[in-house]
Amino acid sequence: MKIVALAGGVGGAKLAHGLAQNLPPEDLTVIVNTGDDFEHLGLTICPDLDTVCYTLGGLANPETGWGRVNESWNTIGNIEKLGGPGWFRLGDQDLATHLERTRRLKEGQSLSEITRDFCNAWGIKQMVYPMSDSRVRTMVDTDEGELAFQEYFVHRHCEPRVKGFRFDGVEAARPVTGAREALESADAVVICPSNPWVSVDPILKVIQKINRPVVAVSPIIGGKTVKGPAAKMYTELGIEPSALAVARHYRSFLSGFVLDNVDSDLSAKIEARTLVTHTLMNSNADRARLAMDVLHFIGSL
Ligand code: FO1
Repeated sequence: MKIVALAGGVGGAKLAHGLAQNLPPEDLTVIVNTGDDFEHLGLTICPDLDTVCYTLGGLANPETGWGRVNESWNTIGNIEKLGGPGWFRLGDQDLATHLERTRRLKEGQSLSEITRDFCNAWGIKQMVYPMSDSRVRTMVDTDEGELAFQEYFVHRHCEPRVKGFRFDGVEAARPVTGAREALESADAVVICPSNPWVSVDPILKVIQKINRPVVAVSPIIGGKTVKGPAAKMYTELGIEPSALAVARHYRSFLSGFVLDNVDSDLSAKIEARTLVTHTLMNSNADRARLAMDVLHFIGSL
């Protein structure tokens, strides 16, 4: 079964890893949000792309979900000592990724080519694509003005009240050829349990139209997010955070929706076919089992 997964950061990476454990590598393509990318310390940082690749490659920090396992922090510590910005924690191993990516981008290579080479180096057999090779930057409109995404998310700990989002550059952005071809030949597209507003919407805006069955997995369980500000964003935008709100977010193109056992009472209100299952991914086994449930569900649609 050929699957295209749309993924943001940590939650998306976990389900992508679960799918990777259940599918032959050539049957899984992951298209990753790059709206969170930013320029910092002179480097191009692609947090979601790196989180997905590190997770698929078994290199991710299991505590944070982002960054590298067995990381050291000498460089960022010394940058701070010199009075430089230390709020975005770049580990020593992780820095190699940003340095080498930035060098190659400056040489004129595309982000998708660089990502493919890095995946080969890390032993990742699945295809991982940035949502576009063009620059898209998520801007968060808040009660304190418009903030660049990482400024809002990491530097300001998601504290400012959200009023809306803008994806700078999205109108001109196109999916890369390989991602478009994978979307055309997929048996289904899986929207991973990533933030609908800032992780999945930018990808959907770049892709524009999906002609294959789409199944989404709710990132909201019992009205809360496992990680990140999705629930807080729903509340601040005047929508009660719930799996139902997520299903409504995607309602115009959804074939199936996966929600957690604790939200089973919402299932009847959802306009797509639903699968109610255990969606928390606390272990590798959880990831693999949820992915298997999702694949069986797709098979039943
Ligand atoms: N998230 C944090 O909350 N604090 C950090 O210092 C931080 C550093 C970081 C470094 C590299 C990387 O690839 C990701 C990093 N993240 C950090 C995570 C990341 O910014 C967010 O989780 C995503 O952008 C949201 O999907």
